[in-house]
Amino acid sequence: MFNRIGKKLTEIIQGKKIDSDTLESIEDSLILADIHPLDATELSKILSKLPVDSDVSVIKKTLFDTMIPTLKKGEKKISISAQKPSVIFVSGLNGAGKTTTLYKLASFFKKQKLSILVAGCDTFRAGAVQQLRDRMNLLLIETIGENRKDPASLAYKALERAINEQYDILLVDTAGRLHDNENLMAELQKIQKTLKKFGAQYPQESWLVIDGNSGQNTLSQLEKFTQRIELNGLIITKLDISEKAGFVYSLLKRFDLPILFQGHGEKENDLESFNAEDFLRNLLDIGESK
Ligand SMILES: Nc1nc2c(ncn2[C@@H]2O[C@H](COP(=O)(O)OP(=O)(O)O)[C@@H](O)[C@H]2O)c(=O)[nH]1
Ligand SMILES: [Mg+2]
Repeated sequence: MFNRIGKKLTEIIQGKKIDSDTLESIEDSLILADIHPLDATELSKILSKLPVDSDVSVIKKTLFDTMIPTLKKGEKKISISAQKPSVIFVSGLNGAGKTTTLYKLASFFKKQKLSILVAGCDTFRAGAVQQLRDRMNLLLIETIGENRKDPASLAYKALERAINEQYDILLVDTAGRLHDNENLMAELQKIQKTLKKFGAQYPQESWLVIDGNSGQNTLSQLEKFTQRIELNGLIITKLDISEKAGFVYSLLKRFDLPILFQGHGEKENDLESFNAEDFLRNLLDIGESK
């Protein structure tokens, strides 16, 4: 779990005065949890104004109150456009959790009785389309896609069908390539451009899937993606195993994008909407009554 900061703070502060040494240790623990160093310094400055005999609960409450407005900015309930089909396009680095997240999303929408078609546009990695299809088969949802086919023409075919057959939702999976970003970006651009042949509104949703373990790297990753493709939301995965979730605070300070969902496991139902308060309580290890 990602409550490392909270546990660490308790260790650091127990019985100690909030002097410059303690503040330095606090700042280090924030950086260790992948809060950006500049943000950690800023938070530590705020803590330095507290009385020196403040206990850990005061420290945590001060951090909570300071950080919560930024995290709240990231909250947004998903609303699917009335116009059919809604195209949801996901992108992100290799292994971020795109395919798993699409499976969870498909299940989420299916429970709302929405009809779903899936385009497997990760035709690059051998077995990727099959991995997606196997998952969607469990939900009795059809996946269009074939290994080594051109992803943009696959996306075209899928959207054409989704329009003709009046599907509510088209989910588009894409390839992630860690060492080959330029190609990936060009390919993502091409798929988005191809979808727009059916209307400028497509894809209505374009979400970057971010591995909750990727920490500070996410900031530069996000910068690259926003420069090249249209994005209107984020999904953070693997929060069940991340110890670096502090980056979410730094990310929301710098980017004006909502977090539509968070993933906390590999199973169908391990997906929930992002709740700033729960997130921060978990990060700082604060119980219900803060
Ligand atoms: N613990 C955990 N594992 C996840 C989560 N989401 C995805 N994974 C795992 O991360 C790995 C990569 O996921 P995948 O969906 O194939 O990533 P993709 O390359 O972006 O499509 C797989 O082993 C998934 O089971 C999550 O929320 N929690
Ligand atoms: Mg995949």
